Amino acid sequence: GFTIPARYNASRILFDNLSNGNADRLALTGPAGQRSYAELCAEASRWGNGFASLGLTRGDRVLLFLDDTPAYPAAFFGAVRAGFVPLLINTLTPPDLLQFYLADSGAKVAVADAEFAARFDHQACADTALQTLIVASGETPTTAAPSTVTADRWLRDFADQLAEADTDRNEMAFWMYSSGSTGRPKGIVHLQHDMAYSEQAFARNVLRLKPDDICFSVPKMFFAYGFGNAITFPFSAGATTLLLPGQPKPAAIFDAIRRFRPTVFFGLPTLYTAMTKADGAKEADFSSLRLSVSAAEVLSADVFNSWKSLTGLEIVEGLGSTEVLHVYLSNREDLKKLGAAGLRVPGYEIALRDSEGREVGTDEEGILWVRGDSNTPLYWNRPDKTAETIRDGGWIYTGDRFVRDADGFHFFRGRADDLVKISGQWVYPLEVELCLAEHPGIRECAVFAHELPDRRMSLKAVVVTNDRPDDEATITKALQDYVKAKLLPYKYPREIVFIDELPKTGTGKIDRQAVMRL
Ligand code: 3SK
Repeated sequence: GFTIPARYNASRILFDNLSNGNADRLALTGPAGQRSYAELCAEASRWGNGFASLGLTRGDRVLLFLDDTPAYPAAFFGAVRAGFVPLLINTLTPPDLLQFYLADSGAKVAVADAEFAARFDHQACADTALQTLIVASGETPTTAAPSTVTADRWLRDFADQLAEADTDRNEMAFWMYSSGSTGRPKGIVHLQHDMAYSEQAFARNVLRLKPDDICFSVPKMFFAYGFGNAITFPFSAGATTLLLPGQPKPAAIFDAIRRFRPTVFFGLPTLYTAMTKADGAKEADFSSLRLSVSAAEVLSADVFNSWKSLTGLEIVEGLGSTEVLHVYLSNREDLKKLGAAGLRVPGYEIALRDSEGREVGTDEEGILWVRGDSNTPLYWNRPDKTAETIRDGGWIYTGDRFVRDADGFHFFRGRADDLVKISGQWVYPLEVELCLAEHPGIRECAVFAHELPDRRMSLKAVVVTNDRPDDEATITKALQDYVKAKLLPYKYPREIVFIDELPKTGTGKIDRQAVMRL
């Protein structure tokens, strides 16, 4: 157990910096501006006071639809300090999914950057409790929210000090949503003490941040991985976070590293691959970095070696989940094995169990279960899914198959079900298949995950179209765009193969084994 008091509010992660000598240190930097801890706390206080002025009561939800700019931590910590519950939402979310998030959470207030405000249209706001949309930057576009205000003007009316709500350490603090197979994602609820717990477990043991560190997480703050990297860990250490809004293209990342000189870099294999292959990689200046971290996908030897020859740094790989909040298995700078997700992170119990629930032995395969005090206690309004995933006194069933070697390193062997991670995010191939099957030009199709030579997973679709396509490249693009518009954009099949008929089993079902060999 770590030291987190019984009465505890997660905003202390930011606000403790006012009393421990860090008030004038830089909390955040980047192309969207910089803030000292004193400035960021003042801004967060204005947000918290502003939310309270809208009549919210303790535990009410506030939906955040924001890119990585200074407004994100300010609105997040303001809401938490005032006793409200922010929802961290992916800014690629299409309107029907946004409607689901608003309706499921009952959020009365949302905060969005100007470029995303138009997403709060009639479709997204229908049958929801949304009353006010606060536009965090830029001018106020037309939206369907009953009231829309511009943060710059609105915040001026509120005090820049805010006493913290007297919350219990086990009170709800914030949510994130998981993706689901049936278009119904689950609201993953985290408690006031969870951020501090993951910091004491992972960051203190693996990252070992000092106040002069500058953390740069390319994965955005609305992902659990980015949230810990960019908010929880640097602010807990009185360090600085570098925020880069916009699309994380290699050129923009190289430029940010050159200008703002981060010391700790957080990426994932897909990103490391793109960076090592990008124009300008050889000329980029990585001399400020002392540590490179990867999670969310299996890291191959190729990616590890290419990054090492480019930067001189050995990537430290870990594995976490949104349910646990952050990383629970990790290599260490001075103790690592290539191909391993790593060692148990102190603070988490890890069990590899067979289908009967018995623990397996060294070098034997089992399903990974994890228990620690940052585990989510529940999926919002989903007792069925909660009971499936959280069992036996707080253990989380991950559905990942692993072996553990005699040194305690864990090696991923695949999924127990068909859920796969593409570019670090979960996808059910079946969901993509059902989506493609609805396209008027498709007669039949099968979608499955396959492993690329560098061990990353990718989605492949095999399709039969109503009319034989004469221009496959154009049809491929149209089908990919169709999936992107219907589902979250990262779920599109990277490869589409056209054939005349799908192979069938004796009973007439699609022969998936045969399709996968095509
Ligand atoms: O995917 C991961 O490995 C991960 C790591 C940290 C936090 C959240 C996630 C999903």
